[in-house]
Amino acid sequence: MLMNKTIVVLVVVVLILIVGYLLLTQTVSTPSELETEEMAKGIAEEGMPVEESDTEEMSAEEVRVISMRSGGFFFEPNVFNLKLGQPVRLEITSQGAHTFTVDEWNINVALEEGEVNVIEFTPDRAGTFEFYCAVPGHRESGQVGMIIVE
Ligand SMILES: [Cu+2]
Repeated sequence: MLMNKTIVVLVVVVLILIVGYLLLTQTVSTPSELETEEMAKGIAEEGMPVEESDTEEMSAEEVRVISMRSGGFFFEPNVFNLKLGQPVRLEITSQGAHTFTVDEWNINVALEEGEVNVIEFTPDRAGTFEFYCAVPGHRESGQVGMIIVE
């Protein structure tokens, strides 16, 4: 009987030690490794698809960059074609104070001399739209142009 009890107690103690060891190793070392692995995976998984979808979006609706000049009294180029729904980035260098104005799109931007004036918009309607300089007298002097959206 005494031997049996001792064996049982020993077995219980060994079991407790084993369970304790397993618990310790799981709570201390394994989860932190797992967490860092999961975090690394999460970063990789979050990072990669976002980059992929970004490049997909970029190629799907790539921003069209158009360099323009404005001066007295002209725009260069003064006619250009745009694609419906494709974002546009106009970079206008200006000689003198002018504006880039499109009534239909509520664009009316003062162009500052000596700077690249950036105007971004996305044509949401097809058609032919006039742009002009809103400084008094300039439109009449020929500072106008056409945007054709198809
Ligand atoms: Cu002008």
